[in-house]
Amino acid sequence: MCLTCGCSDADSVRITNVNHRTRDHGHDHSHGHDHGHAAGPAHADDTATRLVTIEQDLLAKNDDLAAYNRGWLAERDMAALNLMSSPGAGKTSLLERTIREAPAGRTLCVIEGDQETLFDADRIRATGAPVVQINTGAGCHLDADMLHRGLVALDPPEGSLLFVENVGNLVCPALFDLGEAAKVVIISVTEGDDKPLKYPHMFAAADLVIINKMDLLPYVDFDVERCAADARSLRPGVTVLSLSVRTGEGIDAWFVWLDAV
Ligand SMILES: Nc1nc2c(ncn2[C@@H]2O[C@H](COP(=O)(O)OP(=O)(O)OP(=O)(O)O)[C@@H](O)[C@H]2O)c(=O)[nH]1
Ligand SMILES: [Mg+2]
Repeated sequence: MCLTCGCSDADSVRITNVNHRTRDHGHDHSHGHDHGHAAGPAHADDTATRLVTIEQDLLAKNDDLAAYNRGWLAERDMAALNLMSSPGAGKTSLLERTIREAPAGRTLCVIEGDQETLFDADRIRATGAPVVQINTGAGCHLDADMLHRGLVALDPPEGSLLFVENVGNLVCPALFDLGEAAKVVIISVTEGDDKPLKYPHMFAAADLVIINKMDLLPYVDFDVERCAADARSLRPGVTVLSLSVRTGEGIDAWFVWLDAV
């Protein structure tokens, strides 16, 4: 997983509150949380065992900090949703439309995750919602430590609903609990209906699956029923909503689902 692909370099993470343009560079050790840098392999035979041990250690530490985040959010009467998809499935577009059109109630705020740029945070800022951008550098996912630092930078109002847009990737983000109340997995019809079975860890973790870009269905080979059935085979009973962020078709069911979070 991520140690193998070399993306777990906490020192390259940058956190920017685009509302105030403040930046947190580098790693915060205030919670004694350390990603455990890979020990040099003393013997080639030991390398595989060491990697498995380090990976388990990394995920166990992440789970501890995710539990801390969960408590932090609960103390503030907040809930977080972790939005995951491949690049371009429509996460930011869904958030823009949700912030602009969801029935008034809780304050909505956002933490954006991308390797580089403030593009998505600037799009959210244009809606008026509080937003922080996390840039992961080489990293291909958000982890609980990054989210904690993002929360400190965001300083969200009590009782708000937090959307976390993870780095566009159907693989690594599935492994890292952030302390969220639910994982929302988005797939768009242009990606192909085989994605649940090809990326089973992501879909097995999903609390909600959204099939987006339904306005493009006439132009692509995508079997909505097959995709939904495969998603349910991996996560029995999971709710699957098909909608178009572009046209607004089906979006009300998303707002109803959100209301129950
Ligand atoms: N036709 C159509 N296009 C859509 C829809 N939703 C999003 N798009 C387009 O898809 C492209 C990618 O949308 P984004 O919202 O940026 O996707 P994302 O998942 O946030 O992408 P990353 O942050 O890069 O992972 C944009 O050009 C959107 O306008 C939709 O329902 N229908
Ligand atoms: Mg985005």
